[in-house]
This record gives sequence, structure tokens and C-alpha cells, in this order.
Amino acid sequence: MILIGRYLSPFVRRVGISLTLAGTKFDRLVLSTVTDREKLLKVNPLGRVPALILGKGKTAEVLVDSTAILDHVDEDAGPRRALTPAKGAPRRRVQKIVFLALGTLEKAVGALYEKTRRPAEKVHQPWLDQLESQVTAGLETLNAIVPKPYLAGPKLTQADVTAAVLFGFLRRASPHLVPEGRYKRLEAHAKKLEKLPAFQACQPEQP
Ligand SMILES: N[C@@H](CCC(=O)N[C@@H](CS)C(=O)NCC(=O)O)C(=O)O
Repeated sequence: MILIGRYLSPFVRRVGISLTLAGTKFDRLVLSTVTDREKLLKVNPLGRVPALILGKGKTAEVLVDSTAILDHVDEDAGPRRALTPAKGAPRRRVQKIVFLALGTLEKAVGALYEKTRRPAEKVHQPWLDQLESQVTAGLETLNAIVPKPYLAGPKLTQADVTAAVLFGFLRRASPHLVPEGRYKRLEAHAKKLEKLPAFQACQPEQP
């Protein structure tokens, strides 16, 4: 199994952490969407990360998009180790938080691209403001959740992984959106999770 992408990408990092928590052995091919575009296009026609290669040679299969990859990771790990419950209210509770964090992440990455992938004179400030206000709304909603002791209840789930990865990503890439102390509860929860060996094992590379 080969995970493609850098841990600088929060989508790749949530997959790496989840694989590590599940105890699944995997290799990693550290490709950048910017500098390794040609190589990446051979694996994923959209040129995006993460991608996960399953198997080898003629029978190799490629999964793309972190949500589809994590669906497979959970299935492979089995119901006891899966980070998202298989059904019912427990599944909905986790998914609600995961997709809130994931949506916030998508808006945060969109805002970053607006600033870094366009010439300065082509940045459309009203669009950037909207994206950043969506990030703020997502963070406020996540921060309102009281961990008991995890975001979806007594067990660590994908909700915790994705929310903590989101927070860490913003701290590195867009610190102005997460000033120290503004999202106290979320910040404390993310800091606690970042100490876990699985998070430590998936540190973002130097840009
Ligand atoms: N919905 C996707 C989002 C993946 C994504 O946007 N990855 C970024 C890196 S953080 C990427 O590949 N960007 C390059 C591009 O979209 O061209 C997922 O969950 O995997």
C-alpha cells in the first residue's frame, strides 16, 4: 500500500494518521502537486493528493480523495478499529463533525490558493473574504463542541483526526485565521491529539 502526497497537505495527513492509528503498514511516495505534477498525473488524472495505491503490478488499484480512501482504510481495519462507526446515530454524529471540519479545510485551502496561486493583482478580495468567513464559521462551530473526552463521545474517531489536522494546518499555513486563544477548546483538543504517536509520525515536511 502506497500513500501518495506530502503531509503538508491536510488531506494526505489525515489519511497518514488514520492508517497509523489503524496499525496498517504503508509506504509513502512524497509527491508535490506543484513540483511533481507530471509524475502525479500518471497516478491521478486530476493531479491531486492524496492517492492510495493498493496492490502491485497489473492488479494495482488507485483510490483518490481522502474520504474514499478512509472508507477503505476503515473497512480494512474492521469495525473495532474503524475511526468512523459503520451505521446509525454514532456514524451520523461522527460524519457531521468530519464534514464540518473537511468543509472548513476545503475553504481554507481555497483561500490559501487564492493568495498563493494567483498574481497579486488577480486576487479577488470579496471572494477571499467570503472563503475566510466560511473558515471562521466552521472553526466557531467546531469550537462549540465540548469533547467528552473526544468530539463525538468517549472514543477517538475520524472527527478528532480531521478537526485536529485542520487546526494544525491553519496554524502553519494561515495563522491569522487562528490567533492564539480565539478557539480555546478546539486548540486544546488539537494540542492533546498532536502529542499522540500517530500524529507525531505524520509531521508535515518543510515547505
Ligand atoms: N476532496 C479532496 C481534496 C484534496 C485536495 O484538494 N488536495 C490538494 C492538496 S492540499 C491538491 O491536490 N491540490 C492540487 C489541485 O487541486 O490541483 C480530498 O479530500 O482528498
